[in-house]
Amino acid sequence: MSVLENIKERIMTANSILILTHENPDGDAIGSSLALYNAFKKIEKKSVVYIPCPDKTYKFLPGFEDIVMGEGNLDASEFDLAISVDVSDLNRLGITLDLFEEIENTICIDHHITNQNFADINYVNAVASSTCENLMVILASMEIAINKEMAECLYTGILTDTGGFRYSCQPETMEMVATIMETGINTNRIYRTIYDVTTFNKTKLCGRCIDRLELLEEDKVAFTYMLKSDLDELQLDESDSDQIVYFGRDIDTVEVSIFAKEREDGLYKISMRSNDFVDVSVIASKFGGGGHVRAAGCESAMTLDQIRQALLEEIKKQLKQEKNKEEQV
Ligand SMILES: [Mn+2]
Repeated sequence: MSVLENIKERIMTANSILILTHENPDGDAIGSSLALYNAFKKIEKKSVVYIPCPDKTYKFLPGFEDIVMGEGNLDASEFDLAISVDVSDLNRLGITLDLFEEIENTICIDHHITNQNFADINYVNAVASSTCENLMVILASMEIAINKEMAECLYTGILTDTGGFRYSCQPETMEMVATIMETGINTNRIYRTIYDVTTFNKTKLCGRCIDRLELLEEDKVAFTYMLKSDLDELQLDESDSDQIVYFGRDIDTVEVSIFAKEREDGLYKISMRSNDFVDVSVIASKFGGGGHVRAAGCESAMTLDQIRQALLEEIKKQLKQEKNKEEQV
């Protein structure tokens, strides 16, 4: 039996299915969970989505209000099949891990190249842009036609995992998007809700941080900061500042953008982004942090002036290396 046939059989013979995804769920995690939930609703199969803390950005998705949140208090014995979506390894299940392990029958649907194949049946295609893209293959094999509810969830997953169709798109990705659009959903509204819509106070916070933005090292480094008082005065949370580091990064001359956020305990949380060659994970790790080549972070008990100075020293080394390389060419 092929993997797809096996998945179909396990789903069709299950009575009650638990759908789980990873911690800090993104659009693909929530989108693929709810796409499955809506598909099961369509074929009148009982299922529950359990996401302890789903991002409210996605509250417009059909079925979001049915998600079991918080502690959950679910009983594993009520389910005869568990499906994990967008989860690369068991630990990413967070507090839902125990439930997954207690359920006898498990399926994993994912697109991470690092996937550990931890379930009884694993459908992992790492070429796909998103778990939602892989889910469409499974739904097609089960002959479940995509309705509007499923389409909104699938579109959201593909949209967010490709950064608004900027990367990871295969020709197949766009073919699937075409199928999704044929249901007649309002893709324009979804895009706006996820990427464009903000609040007045968030916009004011951006204004404050942009006002403090300075360019250093021949305009190659952008630096700005946010104070505790900014969040208090504007009644915002730290998560409302997630996009601010990009204002610096997107300036034409800039290679590295630094954004320092003062926290409740007085420490600064520092986010860094780079464009072409500086490995910000190396810099972050010098200060006890970490991350990726183009996106990394760390914490510091230093003052703002000290932070700016210390980070700049490290960034300068990499800028100099790159300059030497250019001169040799
Ligand atoms: Mn994903």
